[in-house]
Amino acid sequence: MARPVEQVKRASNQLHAADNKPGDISDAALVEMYRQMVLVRQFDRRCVALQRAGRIGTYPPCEGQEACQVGVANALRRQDFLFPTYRDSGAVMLHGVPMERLMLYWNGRPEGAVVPDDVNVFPMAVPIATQLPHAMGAAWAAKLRGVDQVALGFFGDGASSEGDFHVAMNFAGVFHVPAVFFCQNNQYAISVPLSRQTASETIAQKAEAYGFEGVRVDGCDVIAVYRAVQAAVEKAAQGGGPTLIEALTYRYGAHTTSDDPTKYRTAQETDAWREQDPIPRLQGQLRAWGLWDDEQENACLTEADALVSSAITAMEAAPPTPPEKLFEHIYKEPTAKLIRQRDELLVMLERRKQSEVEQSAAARGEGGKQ
Ligand SMILES: Cc1ncc(C[n+]2csc(CCOP(=O)(O)OP(=O)(O)O)c2C)c(N)n1
Ligand SMILES: [Mg+2]
Repeated sequence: MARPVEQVKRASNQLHAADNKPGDISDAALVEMYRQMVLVRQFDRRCVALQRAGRIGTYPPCEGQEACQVGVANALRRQDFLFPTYRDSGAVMLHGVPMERLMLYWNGRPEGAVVPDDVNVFPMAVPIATQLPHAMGAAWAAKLRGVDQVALGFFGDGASSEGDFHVAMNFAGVFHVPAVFFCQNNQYAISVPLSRQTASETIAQKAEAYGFEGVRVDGCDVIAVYRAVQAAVEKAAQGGGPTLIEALTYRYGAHTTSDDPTKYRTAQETDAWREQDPIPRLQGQLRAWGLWDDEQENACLTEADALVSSAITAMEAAPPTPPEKLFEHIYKEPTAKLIRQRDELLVMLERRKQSEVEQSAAARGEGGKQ
């Protein structure tokens, strides 16, 4: 049975001071998870700054949710499928999508949406919950084909009110598929608080209605998330069926760069969740276990900064996308209407180019149209 929120919060507070070093995770793996959380946070903050400077489009920050992003990505095996939402840039990059490609995606570039062939990451779903039936379908396909692959679908607390969520849960339970449904319960769906989202005590308990296990973890504790997802993946791979994991977390920033959270949340509430910040928390533990010091911290920040900066440089150096690209990949064979529209666009662009050439020639006093 799922634990009530209060109990999870108390447990997480105690972790700060008195948690024992886990015996089942290597020192190197613990340090790596910390480095990854730092990298994800830097990526996230730089994306917000880039949007403010008009250098990328709308961006949905995941600051505060790094333990979920990193815990999930580390528990998945390379062959497992990830079905992310717009909030999951961290897990997307850690499961194999190059950071530069992700930057291009947030820059609105079609090249950014192309996932490398050997990376099992699906497109970030913007329509709420649509990725869950997809994840369920991929898991079902793996089962039918007898392939050792698990599909993990991320979703938010708000998504649990969508029909697609219930469709996916029902199918997954009936067909006993190797799927993990990972809810980042960050307490809000844009401005709608959890209390207006569901009358259930927990989101995890919804799994019971569909005949499989639902568990709740502290989503600010990367070790807890990693363990829960690893257990669910292992169970699914061994034919044990799906699991719903509800991770209690919080987004510190806005819903997206076009939202103002001060309209619907108090500073006290946000500050209280800041005390659970997954990054200082693991850092404190690593220091207590003798695995981290100031020198390593500085090197880690510098390294993350360099990685993000070089992805930004590569994104901005990428040649502009030709506008006619817009018409590719809509259908395998383009329709006559699309071809006509593409040709009209090409003619219009050519005319514009011509008139720009003439205008600049005129400005230089070289004649041009009278
Ligand atoms: C089908 C659909 N309905 C509405 C929206 C508008 N919308 C965008 S984000 C969002 C809230 C989702 O909240 P949650 O599932 O908790 O995810 P979070 O943004 O907190 O990560 C809504 C309603 C949408 N994108 N798709
Ligand atoms: Mg939410």
